[in-house]
Amino acid sequence: MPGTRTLTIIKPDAFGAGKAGKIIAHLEGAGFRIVAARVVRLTTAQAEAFYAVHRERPFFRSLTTFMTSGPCMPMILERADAVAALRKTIGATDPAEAEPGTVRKLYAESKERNAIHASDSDENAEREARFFFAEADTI
Ligand code: 3AN
Repeated sequence: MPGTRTLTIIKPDAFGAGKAGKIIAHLEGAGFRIVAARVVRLTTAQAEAFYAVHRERPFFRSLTTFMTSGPCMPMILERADAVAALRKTIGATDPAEAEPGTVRKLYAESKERNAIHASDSDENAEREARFFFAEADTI
């Protein structure tokens, strides 16, 4: 059975532009409940560890520079079929290709500065949730 929790991050572009409130309202409107949240500024080592799977990709340095450029807002979200539902709610990686009404279509600037992260599997959702939150931080 698909899991009921996933990890999202409102990225530095959207958080810095004051879009966090609108994005959270959008996520709650899509049926997600926030079960943990914090505001953090990632170090380079943390960003490199979080995106380690992309280490060999040409955009890795640019991605980690962007993700450390300002505060961001990781949250654990709860809903039935959480991973797939959140991926659908945020839309394609590139906002130019995202469906109308998705978070990225509404709030993202580009394929890199794309407003929001969402885990892509239950396994990664668990790993990413533990990256930012201790068991005791979730309700
Ligand atoms: P998603 O966030 O939709 O799961 P991934 O996992 O392929 O996309 O990529 C992780 C992050 O790397 C993206 N959110 C985006 O910020 C960045 N990224 C992906 N592809 C590119 C690219 N071609 N150029 C710049 N940044 C990219």
